[in-house]
Amino acid sequence: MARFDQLVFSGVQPTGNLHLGNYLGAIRNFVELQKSYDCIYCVVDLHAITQSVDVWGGPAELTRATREVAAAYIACGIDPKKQIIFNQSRVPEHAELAWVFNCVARIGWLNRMTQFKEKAGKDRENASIGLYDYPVLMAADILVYRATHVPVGDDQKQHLELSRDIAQKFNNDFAQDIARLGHGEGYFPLPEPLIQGPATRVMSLRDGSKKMSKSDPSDYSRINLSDEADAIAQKVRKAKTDPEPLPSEVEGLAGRPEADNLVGIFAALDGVARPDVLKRFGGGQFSTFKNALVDLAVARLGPIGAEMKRLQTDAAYIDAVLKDGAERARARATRVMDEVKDIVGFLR
Ligand code: AQP
Repeated sequence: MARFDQLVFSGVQPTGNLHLGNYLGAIRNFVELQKSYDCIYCVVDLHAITQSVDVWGGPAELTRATREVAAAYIACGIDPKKQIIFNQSRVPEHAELAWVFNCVARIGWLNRMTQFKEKAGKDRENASIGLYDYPVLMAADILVYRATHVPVGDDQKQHLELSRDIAQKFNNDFAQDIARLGHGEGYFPLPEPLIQGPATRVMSLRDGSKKMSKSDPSDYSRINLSDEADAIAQKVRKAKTDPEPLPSEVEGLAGRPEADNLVGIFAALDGVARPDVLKRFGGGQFSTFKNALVDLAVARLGPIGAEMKRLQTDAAYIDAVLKDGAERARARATRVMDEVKDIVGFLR
């Protein structure tokens, strides 16, 4: 296998309300990783339009949400000068490589993707081809930079495995050509998922069996990064719990998904482990714990929300960051795409 420079790539869809799950499962880790890696963080607008237009909200909403995700990246601490922040549709090589990968990936692989089944629901015949093909475009997003590490929430694990399968099959299918062109034994790295922290799957505040999600119709199911302190307090206080007090040991959270979720959120926001939270609050009333969680969430998220709002009043700045990032991203992506064309045999 060829040696690859370590590079982090990840993305967030501009589809509505960025929430605590996106922050704890993904964006917070993006910020941490920039200390040790070169990073490319994308606002994946091509993915956003895979659902029906009433889900992503139409052109004006897509533009607003694209700027909001970029503002969140910067407000959370990603440095747009050192790292690359851009929106996906500005770098056409993502879609171009996705086509090549469409011809590498197998229908049977895509048929196993659980996210498609969840998002398409019962009306599968009516889902867009883009939604079905989403994981192939995601593989292209990562591999068009030959990225080696991908920080994501737990829900993206299966898609990452598919990216690895696609990279492996491309390397096998074109092994002779890859070697002939001097790329060693494999052209694409097998990207590694980085699923980190105590909150890799934050659940809905209304239903501990459902993932916290931007598209949940109930705003009480999630804490948005843009929520004011009052809204955060109301949502945490109304969050579903059960009648038992918090246990003192982690084992006592088994079969109590809502309690487990709130403890996980507290641990992640406070930078401690679940047992530390239970040591402090175990045996006590939920209301005491919830009040402490409100204070913690407001202290951690308040400054991010305020900075996002400030940045969003300066659309020209955000647009300049995205444009500059896209130019730097594209310079890398065209190099890879040219090599892919040579490997596959496309004249250029
Ligand atoms: N509940 C979650 N807990 C932990 N991580 C999460 N992520 C999403 N939800 C949770 C992670 O956030 C990153 C960006 O997600 P996305 O915008 O690309 O799409 P998604 O996973 O489909 O997010 P949503 O919020 O659930 O949107 P909808 O409602 O449109 O489906 C990813 O790394 C994801 O793992």
